[in-house]
Amino acid sequence: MHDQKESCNLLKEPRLVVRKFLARPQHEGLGAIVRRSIGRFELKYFDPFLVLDEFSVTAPAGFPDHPHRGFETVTYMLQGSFTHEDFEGHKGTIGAGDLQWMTAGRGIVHSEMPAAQGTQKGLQLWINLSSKHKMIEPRYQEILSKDVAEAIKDGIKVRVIAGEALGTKSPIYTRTPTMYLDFTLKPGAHLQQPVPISWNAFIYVLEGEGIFGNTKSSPTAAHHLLLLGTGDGLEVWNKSSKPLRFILVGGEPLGEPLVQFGPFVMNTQEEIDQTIDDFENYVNGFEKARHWRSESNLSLDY
Ligand code: FJE
Ligand code: FE
Repeated sequence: MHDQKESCNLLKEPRLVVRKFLARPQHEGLGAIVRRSIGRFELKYFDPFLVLDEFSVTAPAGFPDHPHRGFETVTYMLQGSFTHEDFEGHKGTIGAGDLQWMTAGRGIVHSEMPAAQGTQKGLQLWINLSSKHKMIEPRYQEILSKDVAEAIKDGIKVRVIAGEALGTKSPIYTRTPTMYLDFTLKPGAHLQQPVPISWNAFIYVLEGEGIFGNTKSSPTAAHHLLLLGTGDGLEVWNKSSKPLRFILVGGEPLGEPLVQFGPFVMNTQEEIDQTIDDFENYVNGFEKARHWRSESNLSLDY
Protein backbone atom coordinates (compact mmCIF):
# COMPACT_ATOMS: atom_id res chain seq x y z
CA MET A 1 0.00 0.00 0.00
CA HIS A 2 1.35 3.38 -0.91
CA ASP A 3 0.10 6.86 -0.14
CA GLN A 4 -2.90 5.35 1.60
CA LYS A 5 -4.04 8.54 3.26
CA GLU A 6 -4.67 10.31 -0.05
CA SER A 7 -5.85 7.51 -2.31
CA CYS A 8 -7.86 5.27 0.02
CA ASN A 9 -11.47 6.22 -0.53
CA LEU A 10 -13.65 4.58 2.02
CA LEU A 11 -16.84 5.90 0.40
CA LYS A 12 -18.20 5.20 -3.09
CA GLU A 13 -20.96 7.78 -3.00
CA PRO A 14 -20.47 10.48 -0.35
CA ARG A 15 -23.64 12.22 0.74
CA LEU A 16 -24.09 15.90 -0.08
CA VAL A 17 -25.88 18.53 1.99
CA VAL A 18 -29.36 19.08 0.57
CA ARG A 19 -30.86 21.53 3.11
CA LYS A 20 -29.43 23.84 5.73
CA PHE A 21 -31.28 25.45 8.66
CA LEU A 22 -30.16 27.84 11.36
CA ALA A 23 -31.88 26.94 14.65
CA ARG A 24 -32.84 30.17 16.43
CA PRO A 25 -33.66 30.30 20.15
CA GLN A 26 -37.33 29.93 21.17
CA HIS A 27 -39.21 29.40 24.45
CA GLU A 28 -40.24 25.91 25.51
CA GLY A 29 -41.32 24.20 28.73
CA LEU A 30 -41.31 26.55 31.72
CA GLY A 31 -38.97 29.44 30.89
CA ALA A 32 -36.50 27.21 29.05
CA ILE A 33 -34.84 28.18 25.79
CA VAL A 34 -34.37 25.71 22.96
CA ARG A 35 -32.89 25.95 19.50
CA ARG A 36 -35.25 23.60 17.66
CA SER A 37 -34.08 22.37 14.29
CA ILE A 38 -36.12 19.23 13.57
CA GLY A 39 -39.75 19.60 14.71
CA ARG A 40 -40.15 23.22 13.73
CA PHE A 41 -42.71 24.44 11.22
CA GLU A 42 -40.45 24.17 8.12
CA LEU A 43 -39.28 20.68 9.07
CA LYS A 44 -42.01 18.88 11.00
CA TYR A 45 -40.48 15.42 10.63
CA PHE A 46 -37.30 13.89 9.25
CA ASP A 47 -38.27 10.22 9.45
CA PRO A 48 -37.65 8.72 12.07
CA PHE A 49 -36.63 11.96 13.87
CA LEU A 50 -39.35 14.13 15.43
CA VAL A 51 -37.47 16.79 17.37
CA LEU A 52 -33.92 17.99 17.83
CA ASP A 53 -33.57 20.65 20.54
CA GLU A 54 -30.34 22.25 21.69
CA PHE A 55 -31.47 23.44 25.13
CA SER A 56 -30.14 26.11 27.44
CA VAL A 57 -31.79 26.21 30.85
CA THR A 58 -31.15 28.14 34.06
CA ALA A 59 -33.12 27.36 37.26
CA PRO A 60 -35.96 27.88 38.10
CA ALA A 61 -36.72 27.23 34.42
CA GLY A 62 -37.09 23.63 33.24
CA PHE A 63 -39.48 21.01 31.96
CA PRO A 64 -41.91 20.19 34.80
CA ASP A 65 -44.24 17.15 34.88
CA HIS A 66 -45.31 16.11 31.37
CA PRO A 67 -46.14 12.86 29.53
CA HIS A 68 -44.73 11.04 26.49
CA ARG A 69 -46.04 8.17 24.39
CA GLY A 70 -44.99 6.48 21.14
CA PHE A 71 -41.33 7.47 20.78
CA GLU A 72 -37.89 7.70 22.44
CA THR A 73 -36.11 10.74 23.89
CA VAL A 74 -32.31 10.92 23.93
CA THR A 75 -30.86 13.55 26.27
CA TYR A 76 -27.14 14.25 25.87
CA MET A 77 -25.69 16.80 28.30
CA LEU A 78 -23.06 19.30 27.12
CA GLN A 79 -22.73 21.51 30.21
CA GLY A 80 -24.15 21.51 33.75
CA SER A 81 -26.58 18.86 34.97
CA PHE A 82 -30.23 17.86 34.88
CA THR A 83 -32.38 15.78 37.24
CA HIS A 84 -35.16 13.61 35.86
CA GLU A 85 -37.88 11.95 37.91
CA ASP A 86 -40.69 9.78 36.64
CA PHE A 87 -44.02 8.49 37.93
CA GLU A 88 -42.54 5.02 38.63
CA GLY A 89 -39.95 6.46 41.02
CA HIS A 90 -37.12 6.33 38.51
CA LYS A 91 -34.90 9.30 39.35
CA GLY A 92 -31.39 10.40 38.46
CA THR A 93 -29.07 13.22 37.55
CA ILE A 94 -27.02 13.44 34.37
CA GLY A 95 -24.06 15.79 33.91
CA ALA A 96 -21.83 16.93 31.06
CA GLY A 97 -21.07 14.08 28.65
CA ASP A 98 -23.70 11.78 30.22
CA LEU A 99 -26.53 10.34 28.24
CA GLN A 100 -30.08 9.17 28.89
CA TRP A 101 -31.79 7.08 26.22
CA MET A 102 -35.44 6.83 27.26
CA THR A 103 -37.92 4.63 25.45
CA ALA A 104 -41.25 6.14 26.44
CA GLY A 105 -43.22 3.39 24.69
CA ARG A 106 -46.80 3.20 26.05
CA GLY A 107 -46.24 5.97 28.55
CA ILE A 108 -43.92 7.94 30.77
CA VAL A 109 -44.78 10.97 32.89
CA HIS A 110 -41.72 12.79 34.15
CA SER A 111 -40.01 16.07 34.96
CA GLU A 112 -36.64 17.26 33.66
CA MET A 113 -35.17 20.11 35.74
CA PRO A 114 -31.77 21.78 36.28
CA ALA A 115 -29.67 20.21 39.05
CA ALA A 116 -27.01 22.92 39.31
CA GLN A 117 -26.43 26.65 39.35
CA GLY A 118 -25.67 28.39 36.07
CA THR A 119 -26.75 27.35 32.62
CA GLN A 120 -27.39 23.72 31.72
CA LYS A 121 -26.86 22.88 28.08
CA GLY A 122 -27.53 19.79 26.05
CA LEU A 123 -29.28 18.13 23.16
CA GLN A 124 -32.58 16.31 23.19
CA LEU A 125 -33.51 14.15 20.22
CA TRP A 126 -36.93 12.49 19.79
CA ILE A 127 -36.87 9.27 17.75
CA ASN A 128 -40.14 7.79 16.52
CA LEU A 129 -41.07 4.17 17.24
CA SER A 130 -42.70 1.91 14.63
CA SER A 131 -46.40 1.09 15.05
CA LYS A 132 -45.52 -2.31 16.51
CA HIS A 133 -43.28 -0.75 19.17
CA LYS A 134 -45.28 2.31 20.23
CA MET A 135 -46.97 0.52 23.12
CA ILE A 136 -43.93 -1.37 24.50
CA GLU A 137 -42.93 -1.14 28.15
CA PRO A 138 -40.97 2.02 28.99
CA ARG A 139 -37.22 1.50 29.32
CA TYR A 140 -34.17 3.56 30.27
CA GLN A 141 -30.57 3.20 29.11
CA GLU A 142 -28.21 5.54 30.93
CA ILE A 143 -24.49 5.97 30.28
CA LEU A 144 -22.16 8.14 32.32
CA SER A 145 -19.59 10.21 30.45
CA LYS A 146 -16.70 8.03 31.62
CA ASP A 147 -18.41 4.99 30.11
CA VAL A 148 -19.27 6.52 26.72
CA ALA A 149 -17.30 4.65 24.02
CA GLU A 150 -14.60 6.87 22.52
CA ALA A 151 -12.03 6.54 19.75
CA ILE A 152 -9.27 8.88 18.59
CA LYS A 153 -7.45 8.71 15.23
CA ASP A 154 -5.78 11.14 12.78
CA GLY A 155 -7.00 14.31 14.55
CA ILE A 156 -10.53 12.93 14.91
CA LYS A 157 -12.19 12.17 18.23
CA VAL A 158 -15.54 10.42 18.29
CA ARG A 159 -17.87 9.69 21.18
CA VAL A 160 -20.11 6.84 20.08
CA ILE A 161 -23.56 7.47 21.57
CA ALA A 162 -25.23 4.90 19.31
CA GLY A 163 -23.91 2.74 16.49
CA GLU A 164 -20.27 2.36 15.50
CA ALA A 165 -17.38 4.59 14.38
CA LEU A 166 -13.61 4.13 14.00
CA GLY A 167 -14.04 0.49 15.06
CA THR A 168 -15.72 1.41 18.38
CA LYS A 169 -19.28 0.36 19.25
CA SER A 170 -21.90 1.76 21.62
CA PRO A 171 -23.74 -0.62 23.98
CA ILE A 172 -27.01 1.31 23.49
CA TYR A 173 -29.86 -0.73 22.00
CA THR A 174 -31.79 1.30 19.45
CA ARG A 175 -35.31 0.00 18.93
CA THR A 176 -35.54 2.09 15.77
CA PRO A 177 -32.15 1.47 14.08
CA THR A 178 -30.16 4.65 14.78
CA MET A 179 -26.60 5.98 14.82
CA TYR A 180 -25.56 8.97 16.94
CA LEU A 181 -21.93 10.12 16.80
CA ASP A 182 -20.33 13.14 18.52
CA PHE A 183 -17.25 14.15 16.49
CA THR A 184 -14.47 16.64 17.26
CA LEU A 185 -12.03 17.34 14.40
CA LYS A 186 -8.75 19.15 14.94
CA PRO A 187 -7.72 21.82 12.41
CA GLY A 188 -6.69 20.03 9.20
CA ALA A 189 -8.54 16.79 9.99
CA HIS A 190 -10.57 14.97 7.31
CA LEU A 191 -13.28 12.43 8.16
CA GLN A 192 -14.92 9.70 6.12
CA GLN A 193 -17.76 8.04 8.02
CA PRO A 194 -19.98 5.32 6.55
CA VAL A 195 -23.76 5.70 6.98
CA PRO A 196 -26.16 2.91 5.88
CA ILE A 197 -27.36 3.76 2.40
CA SER A 198 -31.13 3.61 3.04
CA TRP A 199 -31.03 5.74 6.21
CA ASN A 200 -31.89 9.39 6.69
CA ALA A 201 -29.01 11.33 8.21
CA PHE A 202 -28.26 14.83 9.47
CA ILE A 203 -25.52 16.92 11.02
CA TYR A 204 -25.91 19.46 13.81
CA VAL A 205 -22.91 21.72 14.38
CA LEU A 206 -22.01 22.48 18.01
CA GLU A 207 -18.72 24.36 17.80
CA GLY A 208 -16.33 25.76 15.19
CA GLU A 209 -16.75 25.63 11.43
CA GLY A 210 -16.75 22.68 9.05
CA ILE A 211 -16.93 21.80 5.37
CA PHE A 212 -19.54 19.06 4.92
CA GLY A 213 -20.24 16.78 1.94
CA ASN A 214 -18.16 18.42 -0.75
CA THR A 215 -14.67 19.82 -0.25
CA LYS A 216 -15.61 22.95 -2.21
CA SER A 217 -18.76 23.81 -0.24
CA SER A 218 -18.86 26.86 2.05
CA PRO A 219 -18.26 26.39 5.77
CA THR A 220 -21.08 25.78 8.26
CA ALA A 221 -20.98 27.21 11.80
CA ALA A 222 -22.61 26.31 15.13
CA HIS A 223 -26.40 25.91 15.59
CA HIS A 224 -26.94 24.81 11.98
CA LEU A 225 -28.73 21.64 10.94
CA LEU A 226 -27.66 20.01 7.67
CA LEU A 227 -29.84 17.38 6.03
CA LEU A 228 -27.81 14.93 3.98
CA GLY A 229 -28.85 13.48 0.61
CA THR A 230 -28.43 9.87 -0.49
CA GLY A 231 -25.14 8.00 -0.40
CA ASP A 232 -23.07 5.58 1.61
CA GLY A 233 -21.41 7.99 4.02
CA LEU A 234 -20.21 11.43 4.91
CA GLU A 235 -17.04 13.42 4.29
CA VAL A 236 -16.05 16.35 6.50
CA TRP A 237 -13.06 18.69 6.49
CA ASN A 238 -11.92 21.08 9.19
CA LYS A 239 -10.12 23.77 7.18
CA SER A 240 -10.32 26.29 10.03
CA SER A 241 -7.82 27.04 12.79
CA LYS A 242 -10.13 25.91 15.62
CA PRO A 243 -11.65 22.58 16.69
CA LEU A 244 -14.86 21.56 14.95
CA ARG A 245 -17.52 19.71 16.95
CA PHE A 246 -20.75 18.31 15.49
CA ILE A 247 -23.11 15.37 15.81
CA LEU A 248 -23.88 13.00 12.96
CA VAL A 249 -27.20 11.20 13.44
CA GLY A 250 -28.76 8.64 11.12
CA GLY A 251 -31.81 6.44 11.32
CA GLU A 252 -33.80 3.94 9.29
CA PRO A 253 -36.97 5.66 8.07
CA LEU A 254 -40.18 4.01 9.30
CA GLY A 255 -42.31 5.08 6.33
CA GLU A 256 -45.49 5.10 8.42
CA PRO A 257 -48.28 7.66 8.81
CA LEU A 258 -47.77 10.06 11.70
CA VAL A 259 -50.22 11.94 13.91
CA GLN A 260 -48.67 14.05 16.65
CA PHE A 261 -50.34 15.85 19.51
CA GLY A 262 -47.58 17.53 21.53
CA PRO A 263 -45.79 14.76 23.44
CA PHE A 264 -47.96 11.96 22.01
CA VAL A 265 -46.89 10.51 18.67
CA MET A 266 -49.02 7.79 17.07
CA ASN A 267 -50.02 6.60 13.58
CA THR A 268 -53.70 7.62 13.45
CA GLN A 269 -56.08 10.23 14.91
CA GLU A 270 -58.01 7.42 16.64
CA GLU A 271 -54.83 6.38 18.47
CA ILE A 272 -54.22 9.98 19.53
CA ASP A 273 -57.79 10.30 20.82
CA GLN A 274 -57.28 7.01 22.69
CA THR A 275 -54.00 8.30 24.14
CA ILE A 276 -55.59 11.51 25.45
CA ASP A 277 -58.34 9.36 26.95
CA ASP A 278 -55.79 7.00 28.56
CA PHE A 279 -53.85 9.94 30.00
CA GLU A 280 -56.92 11.70 31.38
CA ASN A 281 -58.27 8.48 32.90
CA TYR A 282 -54.95 7.10 34.17
CA VAL A 283 -55.18 3.83 32.22
CA ASN A 284 -53.18 1.79 29.66
CA GLY A 285 -49.78 2.75 31.03
CA PHE A 286 -50.68 6.01 32.78
CA GLU A 287 -52.01 4.35 35.99
CA LYS A 288 -49.24 5.72 38.17
CA ALA A 289 -49.81 9.30 37.04
CA ARG A 290 -52.98 9.51 39.19
CA HIS A 291 -51.32 10.29 42.52
CA TRP A 292 -47.90 11.39 41.31
CA ARG A 293 -46.22 14.78 41.20
CA SER A 294 -42.46 15.21 40.91
CA GLU A 295 -40.53 16.46 43.93
CA SER A 296 -39.41 19.46 41.89
CA ASN A 297 -43.04 20.24 41.11
CA LEU A 298 -44.11 19.80 44.78
CA SER A 299 -41.41 22.20 45.90
CA LEU A 300 -42.63 24.98 43.60
CA ASP A 301 -44.46 27.29 45.99
CA TYR A 302 -47.73 28.32 44.42
C1 FJE B 1 -42.23 18.44 26.01
C2 FJE B 1 -42.92 21.07 25.86
C3 FJE B 1 -41.66 20.67 26.30
N1 FJE B 1 -37.45 19.94 24.53
N2 FJE B 1 -35.34 19.51 25.59
C4 FJE B 1 -43.84 20.14 25.47
F1 FJE B 1 -40.78 21.59 26.66
C5 FJE B 1 -41.30 19.35 26.38
C6 FJE B 1 -39.99 18.90 26.85
C7 FJE B 1 -38.78 19.22 26.11
C8 FJE B 1 -37.47 19.04 26.56
C9 FJE B 1 -36.86 18.55 27.71
C10 FJE B 1 -35.50 18.58 27.75
CL1 FJE B 1 -34.67 18.01 29.16
C11 FJE B 1 -34.74 19.05 26.70
C12 FJE B 1 -36.67 19.51 25.52
C13 FJE B 1 -38.72 19.77 24.86
O1 FJE B 1 -39.90 18.30 27.90
F2 FJE B 1 -41.92 17.17 26.07
C14 FJE B 1 -43.50 18.83 25.54
N3 FJE B 1 -44.40 17.90 25.16
FE1 FE C 1 -39.71 14.82 28.58
